[in-house]
Amino acid sequence: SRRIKNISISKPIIYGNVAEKISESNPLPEGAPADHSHTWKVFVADPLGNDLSSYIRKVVFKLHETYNNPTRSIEEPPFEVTETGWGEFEIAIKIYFNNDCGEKNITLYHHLKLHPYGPQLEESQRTGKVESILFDEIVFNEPTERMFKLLTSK
Ligand code: SLL
Repeated sequence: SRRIKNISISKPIIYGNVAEKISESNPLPEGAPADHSHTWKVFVADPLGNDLSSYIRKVVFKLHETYNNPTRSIEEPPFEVTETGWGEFEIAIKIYFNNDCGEKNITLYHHLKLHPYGPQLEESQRTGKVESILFDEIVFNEPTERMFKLLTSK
């Protein structure tokens, strides 16, 4: 469909990870390797909890090669991957927009955080939890009429 000139629409997103140390209250899931020290979840979401699937059709998370099937394709919300592990690494997060909307996919990079330091350290030692979450805005310049509708519905 045609593009609408001189307009740009930005959509807020948050992306990143939460993690928790293995402990009595957060036991290692069945089948996970014994050397894994944390459970973690990497995700892309709307900061206000709205449904991103109005304009996002899938999110592909590329994990470290030490994982089975490291390319995890998530085709409906919630756009997230839950795993266990012992180490930090960079996750490529590829976001695909709805078909026929004229937008190329984009890739974000997230450094998986398991180990707290600095201002997070004290609270993290108490709770066993750590997180690294960023806010961003995806800007759509001169969107197609179709994409404009998807971006402005609700
Ligand atoms: C690196 N940071 O870049 C290190 C390695 C790998 C993390 C991080 C578990 C994998 C598995 C895991 O935590 N891998 O056992 O499935 O080389």
